Amino acid sequence: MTNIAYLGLGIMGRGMSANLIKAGHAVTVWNRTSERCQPLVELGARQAATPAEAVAGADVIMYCLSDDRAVADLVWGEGRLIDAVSPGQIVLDLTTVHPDTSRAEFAAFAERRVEFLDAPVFGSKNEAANGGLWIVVGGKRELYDQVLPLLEPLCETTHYMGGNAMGASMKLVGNLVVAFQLEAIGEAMILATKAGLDPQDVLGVLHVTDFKSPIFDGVGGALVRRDFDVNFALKLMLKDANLISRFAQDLNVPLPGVAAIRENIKAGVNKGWGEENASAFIKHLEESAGVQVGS
Ligand code: NA7
Repeated sequence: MTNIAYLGLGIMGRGMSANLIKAGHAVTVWNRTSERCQPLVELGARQAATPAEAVAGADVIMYCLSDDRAVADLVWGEGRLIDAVSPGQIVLDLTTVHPDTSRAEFAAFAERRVEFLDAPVFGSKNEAANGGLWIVVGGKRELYDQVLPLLEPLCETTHYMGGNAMGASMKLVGNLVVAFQLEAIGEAMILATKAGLDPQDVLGVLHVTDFKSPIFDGVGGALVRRDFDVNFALKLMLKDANLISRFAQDLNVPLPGVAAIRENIKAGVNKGWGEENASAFIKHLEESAGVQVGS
């Protein structure tokens, strides 16, 4: 049993912290909006009123917040986590952030003699709830080996990607592929609908071909049902598209496809669909095409 402080109980954090509790760890939770702690308390967590209270006495501290700004608020903002940690503690940031943020966290925690791993996760609501995430980790190899047993209840696989910020880098590379797959299934289903193909027949073909993808099955099916219930919010997809673009710009890598997809995502957010599922930006493409999939 490990004493774990888990900070941030959004869609991802609540699933992950529940799985840590079910695995028998002593979990203390904190969330900015405190009411969100209640379901975890019912599962056996201790609720802390502040991040400092949560991390006091913890062996391992994990957080999964919305974005770089939220991480900066937690680590360096009012009631700073950086002042609350103690030498020897291990911090894992599971948020999707820019690699520069991971580097800044690593350096700041190192000054406090606290170990740090960037450990963002692939998967969304269901995978977080079912312990089926895929975790990509950057930092010291021996530290990764040490925390592996803690990650096991959260995920299907873990992947050591290299030194600090390599987990964050891999996460952006993977999300680039996700962005293209969302765009691909959206454009494909709109074209198919306008051409008079039956959407279920189209999905049936996409399900078996040598270019099949769980995203095509999941998002394609949801699109036909007009189900945009949030698993992973469109506003966070825009955050990720912005991060990918910034990351590529830093490395002088042209990403013309991502730039086009980012505009579509931005249009979807500006149309008020930011709180819906990431796939909601496809509605913007539908409007331009004058057709709606599945209706
Ligand atoms: P959610 O469901 O939007 O949850 C975001 C969490 O981050 C939630 O606990 C928020 O607290 C918390 N948050 C946001 N801003 C802050 C600040 N400024 N300070 C402290 N806490 C904050 O996101 P997901 O769980 O879907 O995604 C989490 C990450 O995984 C993200 O990087 C994705 O890209 C992948 P709240 O409850 O609003 O008070």
